[in-house]
Amino acid sequence: MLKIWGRASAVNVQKAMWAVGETGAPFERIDLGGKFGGLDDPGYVAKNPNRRVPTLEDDGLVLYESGAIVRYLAAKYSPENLWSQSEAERALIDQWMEWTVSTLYPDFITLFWLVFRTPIADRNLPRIASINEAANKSYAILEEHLEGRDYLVGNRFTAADIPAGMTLYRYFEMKEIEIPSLPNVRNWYQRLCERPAYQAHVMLDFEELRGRLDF
Ligand SMILES: N[C@@H](CCC(=O)N[C@@H](CS)C(=O)NCC(=O)O)C(=O)O
Repeated sequence: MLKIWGRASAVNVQKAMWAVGETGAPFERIDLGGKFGGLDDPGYVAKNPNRRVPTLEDDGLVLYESGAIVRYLAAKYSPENLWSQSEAERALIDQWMEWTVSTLYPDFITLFWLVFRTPIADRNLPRIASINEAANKSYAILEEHLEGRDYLVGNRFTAADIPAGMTLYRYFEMKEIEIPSLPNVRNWYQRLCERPAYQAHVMLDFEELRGRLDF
């Protein structure tokens, strides 16, 4: 059976688990990292020398990097739905996955740490404003792309929606930042919220992370 190591509250684990959930493949998730520790255990380091989560094991394959895990799961377990048999469509799926990791995600996660994970007294307001502005530029790109579209690629749910869609739950629900009006992104978010795999693996209460800089 497919195994994933990583605590459920880690966004990169959520990204991988959302993809697992979408495929419907049976899985076992083993808590690791954060308050569970274990990242430095030699057995784990042999699987993932980065000492980070998630790590996947399936059919003798050991794989880290959440984006690689999503692509593997999509190609193996959902070649026609999450993935695509069209080279052009696959390239577009890749484009959005790469864009998210290189452009949207760094600002999103920095914002989350500066705002939600930093105790109020220690928050750096000018830095928050500047990162929020940078993140908003990326969300504005999504807003424009989603005009007249339900999903990022091919007007159906694909792996392209997973990395960027994963950020939305915390972006919209942390309620600590000013968010521009993003009607297309909000409608896309509502569609994602209807997906059982998003509900099970992404829409998880993250209150335990408030003001917590220790992991
Ligand atoms: N590029 C890696 C990043 C992995 C990563 O930084 N994971 C974080 C959680 S989101 C982690 O392991 N943090 C340490 C911990 O959870 O204790 C990926 O996408 O898988």
